[in-house]
Amino acid sequence: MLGLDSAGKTTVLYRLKFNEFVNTVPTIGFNTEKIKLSNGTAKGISCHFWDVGGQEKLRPLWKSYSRCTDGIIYVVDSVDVDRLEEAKTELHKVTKFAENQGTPLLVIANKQDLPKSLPVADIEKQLALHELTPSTTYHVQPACAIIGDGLHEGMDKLHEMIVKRRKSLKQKKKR
Ligand code: G3D
Ligand code: MG
Repeated sequence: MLGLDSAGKTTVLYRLKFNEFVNTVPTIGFNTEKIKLSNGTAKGISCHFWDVGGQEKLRPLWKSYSRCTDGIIYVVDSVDVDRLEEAKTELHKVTKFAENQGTPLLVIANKQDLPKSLPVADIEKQLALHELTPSTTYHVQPACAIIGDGLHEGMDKLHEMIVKRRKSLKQKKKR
């Protein structure tokens, strides 16, 4: 789980883990949790999450934490319009790493509860998701991590994309 500092990554992590709001402090390094999803079509699936700090000085870590994962969750603050360009640059960097080719991407357009939040269509456009490498399948999910809105829908989509990719990799191996 990646994204600029203060996007809401740690709030997402603990919302999914405890099904309640947990007050966060800025993440220095990372948080990691094994979480059994409790809702939606991915209910019962166990996931191992890595929530990596998003401050500029920590971003070089993103490469090591995202390589060889089943999926990347990229959390965006839908109100922090001034830093959307920066969020875009960092996201595109991550998806270009050789080890991340084809890794499904869930973009969480977080903080949709706030009155000035940008709608998902605008976020999709500003992050230039259509310009990502063609092998990257993605889904953009509006969410509010504080109350948990949208998180299970997002995880269902990510789970679907992961299963689809595994199937196609298996079929390729058989050929
Ligand atoms: P990070 O882990 O990406 O750095 P955090 O981000 O999870 O620490 O969250 C940063 C701040 O955003 C926190 O507020 C948190 O409560 C808030 N936040 C997270 N998700 C949402 C949301 O969906 N809506 C709103 N309104 N706020 C959210 P503080 O005040 O502790 O800095
Ligand atoms: Mg954090």
